[in-house]
Amino acid sequence: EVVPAAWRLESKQLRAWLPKRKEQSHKGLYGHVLVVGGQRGMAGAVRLAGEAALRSGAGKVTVVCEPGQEELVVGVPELMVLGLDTRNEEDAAELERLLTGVDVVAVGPGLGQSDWAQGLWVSVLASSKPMVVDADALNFLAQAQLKRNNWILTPHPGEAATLLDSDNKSIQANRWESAKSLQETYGGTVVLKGSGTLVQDKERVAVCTAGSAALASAGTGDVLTGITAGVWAQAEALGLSQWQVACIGVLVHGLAGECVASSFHTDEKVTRGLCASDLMTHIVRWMNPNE
Ligand code: NPW
Ligand code: AMP
Ligand code: MG
Repeated sequence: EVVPAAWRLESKQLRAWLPKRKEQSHKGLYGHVLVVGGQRGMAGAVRLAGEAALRSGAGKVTVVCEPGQEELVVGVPELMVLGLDTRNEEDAAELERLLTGVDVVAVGPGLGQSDWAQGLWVSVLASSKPMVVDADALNFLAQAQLKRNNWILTPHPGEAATLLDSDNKSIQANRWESAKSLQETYGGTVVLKGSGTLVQDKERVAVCTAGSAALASAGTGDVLTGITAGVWAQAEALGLSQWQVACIGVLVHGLAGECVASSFHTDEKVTRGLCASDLMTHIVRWMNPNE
């Protein structure tokens, strides 16, 4: 495999990219994120993504999930939550209004592949908003074979295999080439997850070695999606490029994972038993690297 010259992502970069907030500021400056997903049985995924977007400093976060699943999401009371089904005209109109008002959409966590899910995916796609595309939305994308600049795709190796009509093993054996070819096929910024996560756009690639096997647990990818969308919502206030947004998402996620792994007073970092929810307060720590 050809390994290109790559940026190595380190915590000191966060200090340059995430200056302190101005005293005179308000939530309106920090963007509104819409998280779309959470079918019956997987509402936890949108709750994790939504909370992670808040913890990364987004001004406001709204979650759209399957009708009937709202109760789990309102466990995080700062989140606004709506159960919508676009097969119903009123709901479709409400989603369209919502999409007009937000700055960034994160689509896919817990979305599933049902007709309900497909309806949401089609509406979100029609909006042309900046979009973090993850999980089940990547399966819809693989079917649609679209190319866009203003999205950040966050596949794990299994999803990357679907997107490239390949298999998990070949992706892992050729991670650099896979990231490049995902970017060439689908455009935008590609985050190829897993140990040594790659952040690839048209011009450059970065590698992140922060994080550990402790992150190999349910829901950690949904948290990454939320952080990335939350940072993107603040990109204008912070003067960040799309590629920087993706790099910050990956770094903050990996470093938060290391913090959790170090928080058990053992000699070594723990690698087993981390829960995705444990990451939340550590996201706050790394989103404020200059405090
Ligand atoms: P294997 O087994 O090695 O061949 P799926 P999912 C591969 C939601 N969730 N390195 C691996 O393949 C998500 O948001 C909801 C190598 C694995 O079997 C999605 O919507 C939760 N291979 C939905 O569930 C919490 C890797 O991919 C396969 C790899 C399905 O998402 C959980 C799994 O991929 C979950 O987030 C790596 N680093 N990582 C909730 N609480 O509501 C993955 N693979 O079938 O897409 O399953 O990722 O769990
Ligand atoms: P997902 O599979 O979508 O839940 O995403 C899992 C998240 O955990 C991704 O951000 C991965 O990069 C990260 N992760 C999983 N396993 C490891 C590992 N062994 N080392 C570093 N990061 C990992
Ligand atoms: Mg995932």
